[in-house]
Amino acid sequence: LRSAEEMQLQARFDERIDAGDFIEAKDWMPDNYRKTLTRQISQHAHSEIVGMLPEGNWIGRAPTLKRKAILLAKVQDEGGHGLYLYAAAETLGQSRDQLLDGLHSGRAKYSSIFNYPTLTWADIGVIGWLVDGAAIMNQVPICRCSYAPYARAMIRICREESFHQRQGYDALLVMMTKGTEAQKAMVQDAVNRWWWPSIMMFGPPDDQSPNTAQSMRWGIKRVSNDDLRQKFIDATVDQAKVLGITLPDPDLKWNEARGHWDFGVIDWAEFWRVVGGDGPCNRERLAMRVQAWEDGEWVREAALAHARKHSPDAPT
Ligand code: FAQ
Repeated sequence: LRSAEEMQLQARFDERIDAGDFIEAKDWMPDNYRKTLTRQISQHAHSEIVGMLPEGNWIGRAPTLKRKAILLAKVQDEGGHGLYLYAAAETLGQSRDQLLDGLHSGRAKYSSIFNYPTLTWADIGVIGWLVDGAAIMNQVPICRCSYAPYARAMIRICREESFHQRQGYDALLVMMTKGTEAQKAMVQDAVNRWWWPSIMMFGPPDDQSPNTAQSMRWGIKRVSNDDLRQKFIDATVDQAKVLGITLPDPDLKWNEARGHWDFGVIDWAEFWRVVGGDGPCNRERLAMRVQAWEDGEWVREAALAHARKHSPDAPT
């Protein structure tokens, strides 16, 4: 049974959500709101950190110094995004160690997309164009999310993602307009492999998305999985035309009545297999993260020892 005081707090919270107010870390919030946000923000942070791995694979093999410098900066940005997001998640009460333990133990998810391999240099351009493109489509509405620390983190993240998307598109445009036939074929092959996984990033269809209704009610999600997916497809078709590549979906067709592009059936069995840990690179990605965590133990210990020397209040 809930106390009268708790019911009043709940009513006040609902009013603030309905009015479009932002909730700050120290404000009262229902336990499930806190839990959902901790889940989403920490999984978002894990995605950024795991997302460094597929592209990191190509830093040492970038074709020119310019492309290498750009890729280094991008991968470093993803690390930064992870850090802002862990900091935002920590304001909800769990420590960074607890959040990371969720990733390392396999309890917490991270985006399905980062379980696919980066086989050629064209994959790096396609990740920028399609994966960052999908990420921006999903993340711009989160800048207006009801939880203020998350919304604030997303503003800077979206600005950087938009640079990432353009650098990917630019790399592909150069290959498609100035490249050899083999380079053009490499771009098409990368698009064929990344297209379907990138439209799966938005999550399951709305009628199979257990969290959407409540998260929309709370203003955590502002647009549903299917609506974002449609917006992304609508925006991407013309970009593909400019690039001169074919999207690998024979059912992609403009629907005048809907004012949207129709698209083919998504292989949800593949999506759930990858989310469940059985994608092409799941084991490798998680093992890399666990190893990085273990290898970094001496750095964390040294940083704490240094902090304790300089501030008696530092955590022990
Ligand atoms: N992968 O009920 P819903 C990036 C899970 S961008 C894995 O619809 P929700 C940038 C979902 O967690 C990528 N799992 O869930 C970058 C839930 O399971 P749970 C990260 C997925 O939360 C670019 C279950 O399925 N972006 O990193 C996926 O309402 C390039 C049922 O689903 C974000 O995290 C998936 N694709 O909606 C970095 C954005 N989809 O947790 C490097 C913030 C769903 O109950 C290089 N997150 N699931 O055990 C969100 O907007 C939402 O959490 C969704 C899922 C839309 C991802």
